[in-house]
Amino acid sequence: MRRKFIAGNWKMNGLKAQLGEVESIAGAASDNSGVDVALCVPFTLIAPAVAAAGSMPVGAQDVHAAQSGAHTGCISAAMLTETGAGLVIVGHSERRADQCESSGDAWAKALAARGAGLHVILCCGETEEERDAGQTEAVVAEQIAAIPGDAHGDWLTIAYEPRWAIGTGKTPTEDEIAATHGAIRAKLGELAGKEAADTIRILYGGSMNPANAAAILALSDVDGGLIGGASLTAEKFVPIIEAAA
Ligand code: 3PY
Repeated sequence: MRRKFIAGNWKMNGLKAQLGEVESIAGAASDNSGVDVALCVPFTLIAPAVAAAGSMPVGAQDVHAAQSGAHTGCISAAMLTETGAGLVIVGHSERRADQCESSGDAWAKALAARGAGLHVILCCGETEEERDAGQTEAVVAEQIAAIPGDAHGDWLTIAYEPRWAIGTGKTPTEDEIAATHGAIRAKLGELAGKEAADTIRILYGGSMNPANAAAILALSDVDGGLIGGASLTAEKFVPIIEAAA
């Protein structure tokens, strides 16, 4: 039985003034102990957020694939663990679009993070054109194709985030979400076997909010959510945590 997992992605938002939100969200996480909750914040906020979050894991939104070296402005997995991060998002569609990251780049980052003991949330998702062309499952399958045979839910989570649903308020139909999550689960089984397919959680992301969370979280093969804007305040994020509990 997979526990539900609700992760917040603060993107490029959050100064120390927002640490009160981290504390309130962590309070709700401990009140709803049947659900796993984490917050992925900007690099600069990881250490103070860890101090404010108690036992709730705090993570990053990117990591470099190399362990160290001449990579100006980048962060290694060891640096993240040293700040207290417990997880990292890789392959988010905003990084694929803004930083031209490929599925290969995302996977190299995932392996570096795994090597440093970080839990990895690997994102995948199609564009609106790809969806309209009926290519959703093929695109997502390519984005997760590098998953190795020893993949396991202990260190890997998948987040399915249709790119056209991010920050737009649009979401796929419930049937579409369930079908894509089912296809991802089947692909996990093909790539890494039954144990991987049974243990790796598949989160839905893209305009999940307090109004639609309960319905999406009830769908088969939806094991939680990766939440953008609605994770920035306890007022909006806590009802999503409660919907998963
Ligand atoms: C969103 O819901 O906006 C996200 O991109 C979460 O990662």
